[in-house]
Amino acid sequence: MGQAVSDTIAAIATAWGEAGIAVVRLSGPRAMELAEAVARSGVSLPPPRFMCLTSVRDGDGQIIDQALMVRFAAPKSYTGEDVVELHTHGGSLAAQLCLEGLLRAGARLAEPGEFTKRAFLNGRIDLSQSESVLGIIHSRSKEALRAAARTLSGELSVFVTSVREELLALQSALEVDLDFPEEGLPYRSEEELLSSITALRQRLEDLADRCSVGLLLREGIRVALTGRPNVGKSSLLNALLKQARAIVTALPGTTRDVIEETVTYQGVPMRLVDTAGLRQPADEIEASGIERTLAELRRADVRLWILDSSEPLDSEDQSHIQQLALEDRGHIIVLNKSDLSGPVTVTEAHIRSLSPESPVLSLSAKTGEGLEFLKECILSLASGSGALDAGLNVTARQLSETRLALAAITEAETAVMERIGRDVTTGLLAEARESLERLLGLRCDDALLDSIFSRFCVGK
Ligand SMILES: Nc1nc2c(ncn2[C@@H]2O[C@H](COP(=O)(O)OP(=O)(O)OP(=O)(O)O)[C@@H](O)[C@H]2O)c(=O)[nH]1
Ligand SMILES: [Mg+2]
Repeated sequence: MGQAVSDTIAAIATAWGEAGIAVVRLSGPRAMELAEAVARSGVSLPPPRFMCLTSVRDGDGQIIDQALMVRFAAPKSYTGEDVVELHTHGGSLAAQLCLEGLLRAGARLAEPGEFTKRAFLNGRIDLSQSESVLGIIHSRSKEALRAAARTLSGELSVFVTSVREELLALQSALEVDLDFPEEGLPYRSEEELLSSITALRQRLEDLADRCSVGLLLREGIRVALTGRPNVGKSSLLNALLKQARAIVTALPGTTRDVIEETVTYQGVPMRLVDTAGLRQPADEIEASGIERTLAELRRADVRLWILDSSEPLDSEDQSHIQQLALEDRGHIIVLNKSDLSGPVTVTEAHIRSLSPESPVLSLSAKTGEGLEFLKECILSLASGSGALDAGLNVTARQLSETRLALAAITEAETAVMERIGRDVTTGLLAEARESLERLLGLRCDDALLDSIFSRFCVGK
């Protein structure tokens, strides 16, 4: 970090294709000089943040367009360097020729995300804010966009920084105590220490919930629709989508392959995955379909085990339900065909006697009864206690660092409770703090930066 950035980069910041305007962006120490090189000869750059009209020349010096030019003087710019933007007319060619002119004059074509990387290297934004810029670009729902905007405005960094500082204070106090025990400074009783660690653990839990919700808003919830053949998995998929997407027949074994479609519920994308019914396969095609079903069961965030409430529960159903409960991952037992007027063979009470903790609900894919409640259950299972409007946009990397920090602090809490020793506690607090520092980008190497910024588009 903090490496000298000496060259001047240029790129088209707007999307390719016909549009009203296109923006060509330049950043670096020679930004003003290079902009002047492609602008009308004799044009002088406007004061910072003011626009001026100029003609623009290509690499051969030919006038190709009229553009508005604006400059931002270092350090008050997106990247923290001198920045110039040329707003040419839209359509890709004028912007492309203008860019070529800049490259010919000595600019270098920016790599994906390089403007934002410079903003980070120059301390304009931290790593979590940089990643939220990507979140804003990739947002597909209003809620996801709001979560990204909250992170960009610094909510995540402020929260993480304050937890990190508390960890640091606690750790250094404990270290003083370890290094100078003869000073007789038991500055904290075990109870006091425990209550500080518990408070920190609760804050990190809150953070992890908010981050999980943010990730859900962006990535969506993967929901596997599984069960024996003919229970109505494909019918449920169609009902949730409100369209006849999957083939439905009265013949068991209709669905052979995995079918994936997305619906949005309260701004959260739900990726619904219809699968082949689980049974002893009748042929090779069905066998591969079943293998895919099992893979989906492992992969999904929420697994629905669907039953036909008019059919008796067989031993396979029982063992699948117990298995799902045992794995303790998000699952719901769905009793379908509640519209049938005949005797109900499987009841919610019946399932509860098998697996008391499993959420169970009755619905009808045919009439639509219970579908809203199903979506609500899926969402609350996946989002835990995190409120949707408090979600913070994070990447999988940031969420994993938050969870590592939470795991370390939870262990530290146990270590204090079990009086394992203050050196162990101190080590665990340090581990938690290091995770938060990686999240903030205070500890990161070039490989990490490259992997983060290469996911951006050129020009951002
Ligand atoms: N009455 C009633 N019938 C339903 C309902 N849901 C599905 N069915 C019927 O049950 C049969 C099987 O439906 P599918 O949706 O194909 O079942 P599936 O679980 O996808 O079956 P496979 O793909 O063979 O594993 C069809 O005849 C549907 O019309 C429901 O809620 N009520
Ligand atoms: Mg089917």
